[in-house]
Amino acid sequence: MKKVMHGLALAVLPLAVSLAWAADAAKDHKGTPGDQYLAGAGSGAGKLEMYQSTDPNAPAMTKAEFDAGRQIYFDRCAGCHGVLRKGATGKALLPDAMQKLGTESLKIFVGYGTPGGMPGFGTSNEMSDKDIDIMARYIQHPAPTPPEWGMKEMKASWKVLIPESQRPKKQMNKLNLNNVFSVTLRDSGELALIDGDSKKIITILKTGFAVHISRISKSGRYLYTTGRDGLINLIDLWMETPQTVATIRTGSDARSIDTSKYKGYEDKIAIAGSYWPPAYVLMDGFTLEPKKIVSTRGYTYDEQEYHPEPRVASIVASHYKPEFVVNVKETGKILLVDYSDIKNLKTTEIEAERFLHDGGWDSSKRYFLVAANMRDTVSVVDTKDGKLAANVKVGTKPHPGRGTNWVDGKNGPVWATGHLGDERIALIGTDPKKHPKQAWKVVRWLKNHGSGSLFLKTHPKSSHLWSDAPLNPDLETRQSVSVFDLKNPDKPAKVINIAKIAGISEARVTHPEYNARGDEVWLSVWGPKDKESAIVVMDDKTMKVKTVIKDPRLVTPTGKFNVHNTQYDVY
Ligand code: DHE
Repeated sequence: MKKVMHGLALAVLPLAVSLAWAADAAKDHKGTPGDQYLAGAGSGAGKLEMYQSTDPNAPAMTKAEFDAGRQIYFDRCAGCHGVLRKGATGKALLPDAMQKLGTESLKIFVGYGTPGGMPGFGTSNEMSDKDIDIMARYIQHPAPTPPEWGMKEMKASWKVLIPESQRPKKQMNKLNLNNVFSVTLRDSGELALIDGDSKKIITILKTGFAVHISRISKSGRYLYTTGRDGLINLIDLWMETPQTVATIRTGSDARSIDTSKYKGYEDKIAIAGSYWPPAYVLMDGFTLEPKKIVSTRGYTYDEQEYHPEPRVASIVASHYKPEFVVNVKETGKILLVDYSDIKNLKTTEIEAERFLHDGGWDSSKRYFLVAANMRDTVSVVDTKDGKLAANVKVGTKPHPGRGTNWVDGKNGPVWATGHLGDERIALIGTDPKKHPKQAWKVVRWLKNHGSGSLFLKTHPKSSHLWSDAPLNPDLETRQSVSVFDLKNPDKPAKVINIAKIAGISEARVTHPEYNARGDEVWLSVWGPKDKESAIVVMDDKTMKVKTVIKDPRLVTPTGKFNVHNTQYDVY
């Protein structure tokens, strides 16, 4: 039955069927890490003041219940169903359809989840019975809209803590900055800067809510990070102890940040993308002063239907032109934003594929490959010619992170992605000049130790590929990594349980990241917020453990960004 129900819209299910579906789903959704991922980590928009609905057809709610429902919705549901509940990767949850289903039926969906991938918030103990009852009533009301966030709000939130004139003129610490790692401490809203040579924590810095990624300026001096609440931190790595020198809130729900890398513009311009409001903002790279906000609301590339909240997913700075590559999720457009003249902003709008998410450069850094995960596609944009090079069909729900590059013995240069929805790794040929037959085709599949993969990595100095599977429902699988010998790609991968090495049982393992020399691989052992986590450093060549970094301050480590590799886009 599961298979039959999978594609059906929530709104058309009769109660008896929906009860059976939800009960069936309960068996599959017992609070796996995958559930948490699909549900998202919340946006911060729940804390904002919004109106309370008075729809007479929706069940009654007190103001306190409605406010609680709004908070839970933005924390747990908006990532998939959209801020306006018009659907994104998850289904639309609009009042008419929800009222038809009714409170009791909706309680079962929220509590037990669905086979389509929605987590069971009751079975995972993430919501109490009271929360589930509130949510079931809340989604029958019209969706409240979080406030817009314009220049006035951005400027009011902007703080320069240490002006440029008071910053050091040279590096004031003795750190080997090249080999510093910026580590996301997701659930404490902090970053750990770790010295890659000594493996010691240099400092812990407060950041935004459920902080997400770090990016490094072209010079390697400045580190930028964004919280999911849109709080950006600009960190100066030259200070005696690196610290935040400026902050700004660019929206209430955000995921991406980068800075200008083109010759003549090094470090000068920063860009941040938001899920809400759907927009990107260009800022002064040294102070975060906001300069220009551009909305991404508009029409889908294919059906040309208006979309009210096309979220900004990954952003990268072009090496070929003074441009940012901005990937707009719901409309499926890749924007090449020319930052050389912000007052007369020129943008090339490329039709790619819907649900663009994460991606990275090929080894020549001319082509950017981005996963359209709900379309099982990788879109390739040529940043030299400013055109779509190809849409490549891959496996189910590709999730590359930034992907990774090497030269395959048979097929020449390749870029690879793992998948959320199947256990394969797709290798795409990336050299249209010398290997035209292989270019923009899947030239080889590797077999990961399971589905639910998020990240994979090799390094120009290595012949190993490390791939995770943190969202796999099986504990052993999500705690392990596959290590492939790229000189013998047909040989099955060696599977190593990294959590076991760290002596931690309740955790998943994610995000392989190399050190600057390319001879160590760092892996996050990502435990629950109130339990132990660790970072395991493996010797790339021998595949043996070198160090286990444990510290009570390492709360939920996830992404790790080596300064040198991030600065030069080495992956
Ligand atoms: Fe991420 C990158 C969005 C959940 C860890 N994540 C990205 C990017 C986007 C994105 C758009 C690309 C940014 C760029 O390159 O500019 N992530 C989302 C979501 O919408 C999603 C699915 C749900 C949510 O509500 O946020 C989500 N992400 C997660 C997690 O749960 C992860 C695993 C743990 C965490 O720390 O939150 C996670 N995402 C990461 C990491 C990267 C990332 C580590 C950067 C990978 C890299 O190597 O560059």
